[in-house]
Parts: sequence; structure tokens; C-alpha cells
Amino acid sequence: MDCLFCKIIAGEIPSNKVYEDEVVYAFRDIYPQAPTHILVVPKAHIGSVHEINEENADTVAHIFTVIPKIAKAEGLANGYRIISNIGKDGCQSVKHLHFHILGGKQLSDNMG
Ligand code: DGP
Repeated sequence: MDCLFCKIIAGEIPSNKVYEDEVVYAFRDIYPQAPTHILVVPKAHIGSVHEINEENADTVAHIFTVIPKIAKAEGLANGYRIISNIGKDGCQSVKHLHFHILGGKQLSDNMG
């Protein structure tokens, strides 16, 4: 499968790693949109939130235990935002499930 994030997880494309365990890989976004901009991805290929189901829900639940650990390690005590873009209307550019962690400044209240 020709997937950019699968290649990053496999180490075929370099990345700035923030966190890794058996299930999850997290790295800094190459085009940061906030002082802290991290992508948290499952190592198993899941296309997007739209492909979450009973079989892979444990992976997603694990991701959401890792996100606050990363946020705490990054010093995002004032808060942050989690975004997952889905499909064309959601402007998803990489078709591998990922959650953006954005923080380190007061974010816009415009989400649309
Ligand atoms: P999205 O638009 O939600 O699919 O987000 C994809 C993100 O991936 C986007 O913010 C830019 C980031 N990105 C794209 N290519 C690379 C890359 O080669 N390395 C890293 N670290 N991030 C990338």
C-alpha cells in the first residue's frame, strides 16, 4: 500500500518522533499550524475516522490515552485542540487515520 504515514511508521521516510509504542506512533507535523503540532497515528493502517469500527476501536481508545500523555509532556497545560480531518469535505490529505494535536498558543475559535 502506498501510504505516506505507513512509510513514516516503518522508518522509510524520516520523521521527528515524539512518542512510540506497539500501537501508536506520534511525530511533529512537517507544516506546523501552531507552536506545537503533533500527529498521532495508529501503526495499523486505518483510513480515517470513517473506518473506525468494533474491530479497531481498542486501537482508537489507546490513542486517546496517549494523547494526554503527549500533551502533558509537551507542556500544554493551558489546553489544546484535537482535529481529525475526514475525506474530501474534511480536507483529509493523508488517507491514514491521524489526530492532530495543536497547541502552544491561544487557538482560533473558528473551526469551520
Ligand atoms: P490532513 O490534512 O488532516 O490529512 O493532515 C496531514 C498532515 O500531514 C498535514 O498537516 C501535513 C502533514 N504531513 C504531510 N506530509 C508529511 C511528512 O512527510 N512528514 C510529516 N511529518 N508530516 C507530513
